[in-house]
Parts: sequence; C-alpha cells; structure tokens
Amino acid sequence: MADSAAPLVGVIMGSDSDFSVMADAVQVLREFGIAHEVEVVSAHRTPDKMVSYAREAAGRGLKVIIAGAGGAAHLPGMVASMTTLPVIGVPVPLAKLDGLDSLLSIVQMPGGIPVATVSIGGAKNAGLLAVRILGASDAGIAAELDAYADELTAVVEHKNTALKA
Ligand code: RP5
Repeated sequence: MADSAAPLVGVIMGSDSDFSVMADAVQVLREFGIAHEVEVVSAHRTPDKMVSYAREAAGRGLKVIIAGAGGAAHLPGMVASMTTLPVIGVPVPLAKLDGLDSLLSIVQMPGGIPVATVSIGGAKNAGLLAVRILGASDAGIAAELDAYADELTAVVEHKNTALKA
C-alpha cells in the first residue's frame, strides 16, 4: 500500500495483526496529505527484510519511520540501529500484559540508538510526531500543524461553553 508520490514516511509493523492500532498513524498521514507507505516487516519472522528495509530507507527518500510492534517488540530498535532516520516506536498492546511488555521493549534503548517512543497504542501521536518532524523543514506542513492545534483549542472551548450552558 503506498501513496502515489514518493513516500516520506514509512509505517512498518511486526504483523498484520498490529494494523488495527497502526491505522491511526496512517489516518493522520492521510489527513495531512503526507506521502507514505505501509509494510509488514517482522524483526523475528522476516529479519532479512527488516535489514534491507532499514538500510535502504533513507536512500529511497524516506524521512521518518514509524515502527509498531507488540510483545517482544524489537522492530523499532533494530531498525533504528541500521538507519540514521528518526524512528518513532509504537508499543502495540497484545492480549497479555496490556502492552507494558511492548512499551518496555521499545523504550529501553541503549544510549546512542534513539527511538522516539509514544504511549501504548499511541499510533495517532506517532503519526503527528512524524508530521512535526517533516514540518520542521516545510513551512506548508508547519502551517497545517498550526491550524490543527487551533482546531483542538476550538473543540475544547466549544465543549467548555456547552458544559456551562
Ligand atoms: C509481534 O508479535 C508483532 O508486532 C505482533 O504485535 C505480535 C503478534 O503477532 P501475530 O502472532 O499476531 O502475527 O512481533
């Protein structure tokens, strides 16, 4: 699955079963019109694919990688070890341990290999963080992020007004 333009953001996940969570990141990228690609890449079941994906990502024009995995969630950290692109890790909650295992597997990286870890199931914020990274060097995207923030404020104020009515 890919946008027609060359993808700037790669959304990868350890299993197709992660997509119900990772879809929130894809939705954000769609809303902001960010060219992206979606791919299942498993650190354990498709290790060779993981290596080539990580090593070739920058050369293919990707600027950010969002990597989601659950359980023994090694994908984000392993990908981060093989690229200098920013990697955003999404801990996917599984039926057991409620995603705490996924969170700890992703967030406890050794010094030198950063993964920007979002909350358990926090794929929406992973998408927004990717947009912000792109927006740091793109005034158009930054302006859209400003408008998005204004919308959030307006929604809260609208609810506040309704609360008091
Ligand atoms: C992890 O194992 C995947 O990221 C997924 O969260 C979990 C379970 O995968 P399936 O057994 O559902 O394919 O590597």
